[in-house]
Amino acid sequence: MEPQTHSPRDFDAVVVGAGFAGLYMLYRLRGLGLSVRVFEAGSGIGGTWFWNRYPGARCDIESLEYSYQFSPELQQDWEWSERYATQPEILRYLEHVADRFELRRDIELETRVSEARFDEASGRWAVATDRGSVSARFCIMATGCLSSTNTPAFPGIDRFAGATYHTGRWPHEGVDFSGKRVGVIGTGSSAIQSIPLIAEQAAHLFVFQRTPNYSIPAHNAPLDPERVESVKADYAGFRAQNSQRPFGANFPVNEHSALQVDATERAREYESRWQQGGLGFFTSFNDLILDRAANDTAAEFVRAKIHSIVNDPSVAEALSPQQVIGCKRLCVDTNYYATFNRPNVTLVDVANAPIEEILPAGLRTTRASYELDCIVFATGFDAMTGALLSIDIRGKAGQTLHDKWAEGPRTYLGLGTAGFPNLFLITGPGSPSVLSNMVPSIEQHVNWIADCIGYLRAQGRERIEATPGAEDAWVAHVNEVAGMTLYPSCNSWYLGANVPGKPRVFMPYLGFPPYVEKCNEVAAKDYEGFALG
Ligand code: N01
Repeated sequence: MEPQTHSPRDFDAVVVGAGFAGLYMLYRLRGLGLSVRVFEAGSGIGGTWFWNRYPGARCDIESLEYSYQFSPELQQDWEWSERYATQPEILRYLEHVADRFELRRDIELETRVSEARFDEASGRWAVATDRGSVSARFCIMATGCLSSTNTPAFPGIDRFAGATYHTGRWPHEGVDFSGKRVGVIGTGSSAIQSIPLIAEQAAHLFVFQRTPNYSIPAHNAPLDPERVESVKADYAGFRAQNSQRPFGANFPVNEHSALQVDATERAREYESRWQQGGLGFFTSFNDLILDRAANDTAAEFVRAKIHSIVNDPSVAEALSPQQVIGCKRLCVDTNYYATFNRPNVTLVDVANAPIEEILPAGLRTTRASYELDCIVFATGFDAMTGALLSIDIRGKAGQTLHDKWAEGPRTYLGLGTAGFPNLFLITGPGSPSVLSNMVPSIEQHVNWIADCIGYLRAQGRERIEATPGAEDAWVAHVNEVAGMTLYPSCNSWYLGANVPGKPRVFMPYLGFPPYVEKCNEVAAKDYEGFALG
């Protein structure tokens, strides 16, 4: 590979985004001796954890594993305070990482990438931002799976006289809802975390629910020092064990089918997982996402819990999901269902009576009007493809990513896409990403990409690109695996179903351990399925 002989605006690599993925990518590329520039639209680093500052925002993977493992010293030194870290604590951690590894000097904040074009003659990417252009041999998208916010185009939205907020773009100074009539639209993870806290402040809270969600109690608490000590005594072993589990996270796996055991044993297992709290509920049995009858047993258990927590049986019924449990991402909460026992909280069904219009003083459904001082859009994201497609990315022969993905995203391993040489995606569609613990998935992708670039340099190569054949086979495989599960059975953001007009394609790949094995095999076979030039 030719040495860096270009102007100061020409780099070996450009990385888009300075969240968990972009920071570690920068660290690894620097370690290879590459010149790197990271562009970040936010005024600070942190990605998801910079933007999502709504009340109650915290991770729902345990802090001890929702963290980097690339530096054993960092892993030993950092002390998490709670089982599930809050957004401010995670952001402090990322700030610490940026300082500790002196990453900031290569990061340009408040710089939004608008275009990335591959120039065939030079084999370089021309990357345009709102503050000027650069070129780079490698263009690496660390843009996040859930970063492009989705706000439904409700008529009248611009005429609302009060304040509006999106959970994914929360004001840094916080919001005081005291004495206010607040409407929250949506009941996904962001809403489920924020509703109990908003309800404590607001004069009245209206929750506009289209689809109820299943939520498992977090049982969050300060971290037990003994547990921390035992994990830190063999952190590498803890990580290695988790990486072998289906979601790449410390969810204890039960090797039995829910239908293999009798009702008493089933109830005992669900109750024990419910008491344990968190997403490990979903690995209570090994077939919950594979078999509808098995899934029904878990769904019924949670519905019964909702009825036991919520005093008004009609509200409990309205909060009880009917879809497959886990089909939409399972939520983890603190006091969510109990919040509906408060006299200042009203659940409004907008499935049967949809929101028709935002009014200057509230909103109107097909059934009634509601007076509101503030509206919180907890309406989620244009997941997995939104951030990528918001950039005008053009590969060989000027082909746009937008056109290539018109029928849904097409990638090889979620790492690259045919026709776009030297463009890497971190946790792109077609990789486990959102169906796994994101941080280890990010590290696995970053390591793979850095090793790949190191290999190209060692071989004197300048270019790598997924072959159309390998990509077709991978897309078919991702679909085949999804087709064996119950995931396609509901309208989830995994399928793009939350964004009107988005192609309905199951985007993540289920199965962290086999995926990692496949990536390692591809690398070991000199990047099988990629063309090198
Ligand atoms: O978004 P969502 P989110 N009218 O898409 C509703 C991660 N995360 O920000 O289901 C009325 O889940 C929509 O209704 P429906 C996590 O992976 C993690 O909450 O489409 N309602 C739904 O209820 C999560 O899954 C944490 O019928 C409308 C809600 O808005 C992902 O981010 C915390 C509507 C959107 O829910 C996204 O979660 C937070 C309309 N027109 C997020 N349009 C952790 O704990 C949409 N809705 C780590």
